[in-house]
Amino acid sequence: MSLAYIALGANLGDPAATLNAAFDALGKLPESHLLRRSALYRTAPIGFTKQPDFINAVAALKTDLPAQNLLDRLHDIEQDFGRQRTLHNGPRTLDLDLLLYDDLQIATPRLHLPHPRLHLRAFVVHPLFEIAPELALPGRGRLAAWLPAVATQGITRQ
Ligand code: PH2
Ligand code: MG
Ligand code: MG
Repeated sequence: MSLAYIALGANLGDPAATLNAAFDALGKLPESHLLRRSALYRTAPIGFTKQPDFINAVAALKTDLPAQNLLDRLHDIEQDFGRQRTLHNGPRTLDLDLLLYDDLQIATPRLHLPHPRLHLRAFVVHPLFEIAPELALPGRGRLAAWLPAVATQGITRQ
């Protein structure tokens, strides 16, 4: 089986309830089981800042789905939660991003692994560190080494 890490984020509706339901949906994916889930974190919006705070979390998923197939399933779950793709980086009911898939390093128009900005975002680095403190990022060294780089970004464990 492969090991995938997935970022969960939401800032519309009831984000905490959405993330809890999304963890359940991840656990029900075929040929997969949910290995670990982080706590929920309240985080300041990065990028487009005039939007509500996010609730973010990270999941570790054991899976036999190939990476591209898993990505399609994540998009299906986003659709199930009523996501509308309108404003780029704008508010969303649910965002599921594939962060890592084993040690895979690929860059296609649809899928870039590791996720190209994951190590620069407190809303990913902190929950990921919580569930996998020893993790190494393919091409970027130890995850723990990136904690100082995100120290100024607002994040509170719920
Ligand atoms: N997602 C983005 C852009 N900015 N900021 C926070 N705090 N959390 C997110 O999940 C997030 C963001 C694009 O997907
Ligand atoms: Mg995202
Ligand atoms: Mg996304």
